Amino acid sequence: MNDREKFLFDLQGFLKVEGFLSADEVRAFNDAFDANSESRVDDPNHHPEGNTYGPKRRGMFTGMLTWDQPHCQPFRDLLAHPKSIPYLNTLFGRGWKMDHAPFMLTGGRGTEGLVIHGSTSRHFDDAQYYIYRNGQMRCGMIVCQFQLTDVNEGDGGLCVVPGSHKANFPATEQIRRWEQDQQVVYNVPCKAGDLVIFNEATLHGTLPWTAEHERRSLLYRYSPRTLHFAGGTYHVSQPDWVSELTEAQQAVLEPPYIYNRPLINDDGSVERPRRG
Ligand SMILES: O=C(O)CCC(=O)C(=O)O
Repeated sequence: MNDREKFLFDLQGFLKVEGFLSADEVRAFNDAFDANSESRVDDPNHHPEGNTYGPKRRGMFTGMLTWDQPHCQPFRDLLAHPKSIPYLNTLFGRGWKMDHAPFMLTGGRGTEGLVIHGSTSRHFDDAQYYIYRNGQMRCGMIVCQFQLTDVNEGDGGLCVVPGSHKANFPATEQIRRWEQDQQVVYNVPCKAGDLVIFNEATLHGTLPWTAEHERRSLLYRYSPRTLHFAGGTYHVSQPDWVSELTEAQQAVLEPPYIYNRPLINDDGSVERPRRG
């Protein structure tokens, strides 16, 4: 993570990394979703309040890590991608782990949004926080959102309130419902292959999708080695198929603990210190 990226993430609570995925990687993800289109469900996270309303339900895909080969492979490779490791090591320290299982958000024109949410800094939330101390940034849960189709200005989809990870007062209901002060809400424009990394403490949500083409946003959520945000997907022991993964990919699926935890170095190698 270079000096520019550190400045921007600290300032804004999010960072766009252009061209993170290659064209071949984007194609492999899109092919996998096309081949598994019957897996699409309505997103159960259904809170399209105020101006985030849209007439169509937001679609979602989950379970990609266990899809048949070859379509599970790009999702497995993304667990500890060589380009994402240095970002996550910088923002968490080594030992970070997957939080919720990955999912993809989708929908065409008229797809509903999601009310703006996020913990900010108005109180200390020990699962969703941002701290800078002694030259280091440290975060609670972080979302890596990989765009698999373009997001042009005004298309909708992911929005953030830049800087709100440091906000001391709650956003008003009108702001959260995108009914007032819309200028503080940024709909991050991206090309297919771009990555947006944001802190769960940063206010964020979804604006209704207005483009003709389909939204396809793939979300990987990570937490520091000490915590797990989401219930329901927590494994105390590793799933059977974990033996098919690399050492680094397996390390990412470990439950939260410190002592003897495998740590992924920036170069992708895994170190096994005898203590935390
Ligand atoms: O649509 C988005 O990218 C935001 C998703 C989100 O905030 C959520 O699913 O909790």
